Order: sequence, then C-alpha cells, then structure tokens
Amino acid sequence: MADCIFCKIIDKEIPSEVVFEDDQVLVIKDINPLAPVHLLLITKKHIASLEEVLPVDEGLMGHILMLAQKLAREFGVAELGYRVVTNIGEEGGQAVQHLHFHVLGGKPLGVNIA
Ligand code: D5M
Repeated sequence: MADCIFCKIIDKEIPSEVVFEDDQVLVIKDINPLAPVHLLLITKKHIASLEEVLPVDEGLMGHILMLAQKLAREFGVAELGYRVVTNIGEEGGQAVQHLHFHVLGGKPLGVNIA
C-alpha cells in the first residue's frame, strides 16, 4: 500500500533489522525499543489493524501468535515472561496503520509499555 511505512519495509524499500521472514510475516527489531527484546511481527498483507481482520485471516492470526511464542523462546525471554501487544486506533496508541504485534521482554514490564 502506498505511503505505508511497514509495506515499504516489507518490500525492502526502507531498511530494517529483519530477524525472521516467511511468506506471511516479517519480524523486525523495533527502531525505538522499550525493552531489551522488542520485536515487531508485521503481517505481509496490508491490514490496517486488528479491527480490520476478517474471518479469512484467522489462520494468519494463529500463525503470528505461534510465531510470537517461538521467537520469545528463541530470544530468551519466555522463561521469565514477556508481553505481546497490538495497539488499535487512536486511543489504543497505534502509530503505524498496518497490523503488527509487539513482543517485549527482557525486563520487568510496567503497565504502560508499548
Ligand atoms: O507502534 C509502531 C512501532 O513501530 C513503534 O514502536 C516504532 C516502530 N517503528 C516505526 N518505524 C519503524 C522502522 N522504520 N523500523 C522499525 N520500527 C519502526 P504502534 O503500535 O503503531 O504504536
């Protein structure tokens, strides 16, 4: 989608630190990390937010949550705990209008993170 920063990252028009990629999801390190581990799991399909997810995306949503679990384990934060967050809309604090899930860990997380 034109003018979507995450679509440009997916298309490699904008550089990013990619940690995982498959046909459905790109995972990068957040440019402004709020924790020692702060990954962004971005759907390759342009979906504006969780509010725009359709029944046809059900498999993709399962895939991305299982990937969050796998990466949390690989990045060494699963044992002590971590957080998976998706912000939705203005009051939800969503800055980039392309569906993504934050995976945060590596320190005790307060109530107002990501
Ligand atoms: O979070 C959007 C997140 O996207 C925010 O934590 C910064 C991150 N971000 C923005 N631009 C980039 C680039 N270019 N690389 C890596 N990370 C980026 P939200 O949930 O929409 O508030």
